[in-house]
Amino acid sequence: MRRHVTLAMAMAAVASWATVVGAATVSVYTDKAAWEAALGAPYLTEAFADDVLNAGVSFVSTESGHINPAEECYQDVLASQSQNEPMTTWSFVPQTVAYGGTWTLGGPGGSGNSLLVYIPEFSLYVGAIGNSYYEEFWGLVSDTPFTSVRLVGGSGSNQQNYKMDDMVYSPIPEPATLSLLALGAAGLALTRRRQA
Ligand SMILES: [Ca+2]
Ligand SMILES: [Ca+2]
Repeated sequence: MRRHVTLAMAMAAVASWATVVGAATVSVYTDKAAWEAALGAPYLTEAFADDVLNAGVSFVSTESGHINPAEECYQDVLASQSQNEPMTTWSFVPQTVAYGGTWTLGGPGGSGNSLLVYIPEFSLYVGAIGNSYYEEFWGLVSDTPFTSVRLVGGSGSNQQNYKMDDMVYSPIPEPATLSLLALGAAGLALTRRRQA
């Protein structure tokens, strides 16, 4: 499934002749292979195997969002009729052109809540991760780099948890290590061809 969200970002004109209108196009993918193909660039994965995040990755949670060491994932509550307003903002330095993860919303018995995804600097609501997700991929690719993604628990009558694992993102510019990995892979392929 693929969907476009286009946002026109009108920038303040400093003079009548200098009106600049930019546009960010963000596409949503529910299939990881399609996401990878659309991205067409190296990406990094935070698998939450420990409580140390990849360099340049950080989050702020308004509620109880945390890395679950036993299940090696990130988890937070979804909204409910209680006073909770769960929200997690993930930030990336350097900026990224893609974001995604493997999501589980609710367990057996189901969840009444979805999870809403925003790119705050574009003032853009990207879409909702459905309440039936169970270890399924949901991700986005943007033609314009961004520095943060905000996850907001959709409303519902019962408090629920969600889990996110294998969070993926694609730093721009590509870190040297990614380039070296790409070079290493190319070198390995070359070596294998020579050995063949
Ligand atoms: Ca994991
Ligand atoms: Ca880690």
